[in-house]
Amino acid sequence: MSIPLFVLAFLLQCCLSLTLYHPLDPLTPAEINQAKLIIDKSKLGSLPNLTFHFVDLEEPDKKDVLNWISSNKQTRNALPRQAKVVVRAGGETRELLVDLAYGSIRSNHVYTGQGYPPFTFNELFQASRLPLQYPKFKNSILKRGLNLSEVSCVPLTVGWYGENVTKRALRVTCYYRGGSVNVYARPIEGISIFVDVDSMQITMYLDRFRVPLPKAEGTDFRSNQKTDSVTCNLKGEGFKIEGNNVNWANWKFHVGFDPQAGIVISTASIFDAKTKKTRQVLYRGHVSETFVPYMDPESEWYFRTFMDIGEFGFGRSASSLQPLIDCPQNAVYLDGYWAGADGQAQKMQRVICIFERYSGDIAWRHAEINVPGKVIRSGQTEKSLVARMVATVGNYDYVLDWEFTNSGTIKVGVCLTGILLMKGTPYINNDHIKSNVYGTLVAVNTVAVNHDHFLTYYLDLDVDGQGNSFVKAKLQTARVTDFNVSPRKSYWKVVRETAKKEADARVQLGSEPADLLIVNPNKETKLGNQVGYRLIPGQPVTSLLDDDDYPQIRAAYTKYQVWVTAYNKSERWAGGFYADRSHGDDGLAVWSKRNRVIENKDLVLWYTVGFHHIPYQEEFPVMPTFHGGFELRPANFFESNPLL
Ligand SMILES: *[C@@H]1O[C@H](CO)[C@@H](O)[C@H](O)[C@H]1NC(C)=O
Ligand SMILES: *[C@@H]1O[C@H](CO)[C@@H](O)[C@H](O)[C@H]1NC(C)=O
Ligand SMILES: *[C@@H]1O[C@H](CO)[C@@H](O)[C@H](O)[C@H]1NC(C)=O
Ligand SMILES: *[C@@H]1O[C@H](CO)[C@@H](O)[C@H](O)[C@H]1NC(C)=O
Ligand SMILES: [Cu+2]
Repeated sequence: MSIPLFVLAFLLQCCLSLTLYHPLDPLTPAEINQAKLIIDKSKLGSLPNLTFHFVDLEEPDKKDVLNWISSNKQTRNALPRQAKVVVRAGGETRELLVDLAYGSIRSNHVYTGQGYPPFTFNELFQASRLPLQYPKFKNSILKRGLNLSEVSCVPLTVGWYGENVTKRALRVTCYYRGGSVNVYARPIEGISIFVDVDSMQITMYLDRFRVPLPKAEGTDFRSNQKTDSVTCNLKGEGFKIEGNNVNWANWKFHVGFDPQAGIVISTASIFDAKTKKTRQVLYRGHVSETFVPYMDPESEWYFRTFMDIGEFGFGRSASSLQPLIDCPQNAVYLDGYWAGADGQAQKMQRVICIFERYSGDIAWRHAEINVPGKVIRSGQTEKSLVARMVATVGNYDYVLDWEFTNSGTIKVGVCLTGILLMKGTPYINNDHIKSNVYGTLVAVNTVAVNHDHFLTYYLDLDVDGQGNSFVKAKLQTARVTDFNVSPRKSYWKVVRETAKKEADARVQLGSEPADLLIVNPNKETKLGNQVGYRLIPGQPVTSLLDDDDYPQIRAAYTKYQVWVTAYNKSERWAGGFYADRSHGDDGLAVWSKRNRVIENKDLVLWYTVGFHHIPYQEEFPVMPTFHGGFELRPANFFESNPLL
């Protein structure tokens, strides 16, 4: 190629800066490939086994992004584009900062902490194929009277159980298709296969016992609902999308796709019709980690304590959306890109959809019968805009929704669907079960194992600016003392407590009634109330594992549903970026221990959507969606109902 890289990059930036560009735009395929080229051409290119585990935009500093947004549209220039890259080479993990404009590597250092970067799909694929060539495994399959061509193996991450030195490892578990497409429904129990990932070899193999293989009959989950193969809907109905910038009703936000987090909402602000001002609400929001521990402590199962974002990535697990099934007819779709193990950009079609929703619900209404001579009825229908993605991590499918309403509420939805993780068992009826099987018999010879799902959201709220505080408005029962004025004995009152430090902002929901608010102590309504946004939590679910249990040490942040930390650009992943085999020495729980001041500061709110999942028979062979989530709702943010 004869055109210097920086010229290409310059051309690219010029084009981007027209109308589409936003400083938080994900890396384009050209930028991903350019980063690869720069690294390949450097000294790193000659290191043995160079693999790309993470390639993402190095996000510009927040102040630069905010300045850019508020600057003059005609004269502003695109901010410099940089890529953050994590590679493995020669048995080491390296963090690189690549300057795309100058075609250079600005920093390059070896990561020496605990834990490993996410697996590449190559590694997962190769590991899953190893047993099929492994003589002992072939023999195990033969002894079970099964056909090797009908076996599918799945790579599972292994966690950490107190080992001083850990290597990159996977355990592979195998299933029998035998005429069914529901791979997870027919587990081949009793076999443990340990894989060393760096050498890509089976290092230990155990075949301890056999149980009957569950039947193929009744496991098919295919429906005959048709997807729409034609999707030429490029312009939103009722909203405007330019590049990654979305404008709908009074909302304006940026939607991005990140290899790690999946869908990311940035710089969301709302137009206040009364003050004629656009007001900031959410600087960035996305899922930052998930924790899915299974509750079977036996040797073939105990290690299944997944941290999907850090170990696999929700972005890289994004499923291509099926028009008319996953999103309605009026949806607009965005494609996603990430780097493969060789650093080359890979495309996934339709990873995000955006659509306007008419729910049939009531935004507000009232009927007034006390005005003499008439009945006044009025109201408005609820309308909202949804941005959605689906991450399919192995057996499970997570539907992640960001829903904006014109009353100023942001609803974050998490739906679980897909296939349960199942285990073969000799039992055919619950009445025969005498010992603990750690789950529910959902089909003959099939136990779906108990587990949790925790999805921890990173919510960098900037409510009307960056100086924010976290307030607990506690409801306390008060006693009536003056019986001359009231025959009542009690009532409740509101006691507002502003968290001073991070330790004051760890909340276990359900322990006491309280509204939780992020307020801007520097801004008041005309009536003198602090402007704010309120967190409306979902079910109060926190981890029930003991604090000294290894999976819990790694996911210590799941002991509280709510945390607030001081903003720090490098603190984004609740379980630490290097979650695979982590020892729990990075992440939200560790950062919060610093106990920084969080009053009138730039804050990050962390909220965990949790599910304790006892399986039920209706969830077999495929699980009807189960809904969870939370809301962020304006609280004295507007002077009055913004819908009028
Ligand atoms: C490179 O990869 C090969 C095959 O996976 C492996 O055998 C070898 O040990 C690796 N070398 C290093 C330095 O990691
Ligand atoms: C094993 O399965 C393969 C693929 O389904 C099939 O072609 C083959 O005939 C089977 N072999 C036996 C011995 O049943
Ligand atoms: C692991 O490290 C701890 C603390 O340094 C030490 O006490 C222990 O003996 C080590 N265990 C092994 C198996 O090396
Ligand atoms: C920001 O976070 C990183 C990672 O936790 C930490 O090393 C650094 O000290 C933090 N900076 C400040 C100013 O707290
Ligand atoms: Cu579940």
